[in-house]
Amino acid sequence: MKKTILITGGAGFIGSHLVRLMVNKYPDYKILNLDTLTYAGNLENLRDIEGRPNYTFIKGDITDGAEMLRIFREHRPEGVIHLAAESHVDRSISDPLAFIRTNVIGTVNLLNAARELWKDNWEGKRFYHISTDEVYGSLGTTGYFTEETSYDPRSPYSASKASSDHMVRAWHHTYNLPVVISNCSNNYGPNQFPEKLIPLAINNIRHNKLIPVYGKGENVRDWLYVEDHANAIDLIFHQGKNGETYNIGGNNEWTNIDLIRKLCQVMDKALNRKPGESEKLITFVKDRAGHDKRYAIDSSKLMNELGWRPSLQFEQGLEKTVKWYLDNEEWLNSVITGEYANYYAQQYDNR
Ligand code: NAD
Ligand code: TDX
Repeated sequence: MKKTILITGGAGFIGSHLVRLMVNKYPDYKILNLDTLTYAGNLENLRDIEGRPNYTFIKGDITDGAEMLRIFREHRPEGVIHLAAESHVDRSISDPLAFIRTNVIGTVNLLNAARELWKDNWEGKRFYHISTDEVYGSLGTTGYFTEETSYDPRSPYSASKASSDHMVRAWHHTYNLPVVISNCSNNYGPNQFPEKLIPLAINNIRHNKLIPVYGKGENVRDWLYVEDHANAIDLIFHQGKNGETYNIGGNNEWTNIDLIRKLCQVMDKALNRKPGESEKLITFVKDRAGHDKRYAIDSSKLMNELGWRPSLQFEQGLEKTVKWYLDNEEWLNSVITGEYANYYAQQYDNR
């Protein structure tokens, strides 16, 4: 085994795609997946690789500092790729403290454990923190977020992610911890929990349920297929410069309403419905509090310095995503009961 890499949050949406990529691509690495399995963590996402000799799952909670230290001492990772987080903006509005605990304190616990393990020899070590474009705030109709854009987070979620980014940079400058950070735009694709816009709409359309669009649907997001994000993470982990930040985006901006209309067309085709049928389900509901207007990422640093390119056109990615959800109804059915049903009722009934 050449290297031991600890990936946190590997049972979640992006984490599971990254774990699969690393396990398949690097048979001589030991890939550890550390995850506490919240509502968003699902080992079904990794069924196909669970018996691989270079893969180990560790159940652990990053908010427990002593446990992190014990896990780091036992497994002695040389690299950490940190994705574990509370990730849904709407949940951060109703329960901000959970986001501070996991995203801020959890990140600090990992930084402390890595520092403790690596402090006598930084050689070949790397702490890679996965962050979001939301730390930069909200754009007007023009302009892009670059790596130099000042932080201006506006939701409890983005404030907790911004805070964790600051902690990572502080550990780099103060203790010399070798770090790298990337900030990515909205991801979509298979295995995304149906609290997020695209899988939520797919699930509702298949059940002929209303599709809740916040406000007038005019907010803009930049969408990237999840495997393209995982490829960028692999590239940055191996080739990114120590202490640097890289922005990752799809150069693919959509207003929410245009995106949902496009998705309805794809769903009509996939479900053999008459064109226009799914669109009738669109309903405008009360806006998200503090709803950021527009995100758009300039990824030229990553493209120019490391040669990264997104591989899929949005239409292709959307079709692949819809096909995956319709082919994996069992997965979807298993995550929309219990906790999700309560969450959905609390979030959307009487909205
Ligand atoms: P997700 O919610 O699907 O998965 C999060 C994972 O972290 C889950 O498996 C969960 O069980 C685990 N986790 C949560 N709390 C934990 C704890 N205390 N200890 C250990 N594990 C814990 O999230 P995602 O959408 O895959 O996002 C992954 C990362 O990428 C996050 O850091 C997020 O901020 C960032 N990000 C996400 C997007 C996006 O569009 N989804 C875009 C940019 C950045
Ligand atoms: O029911 C909905 N209706 C709706 O109009 C939901 C769930 C969302 N929306 C809107 C809000 C946003 O403008 O759609 C857009 C996308 O919403 P989300 O899927 O909740 O994503 P967003 O808030 O943009 O944040 C996402 O991208 C950055 C991820 O959830 C974050 O984890 C990531 O950091």
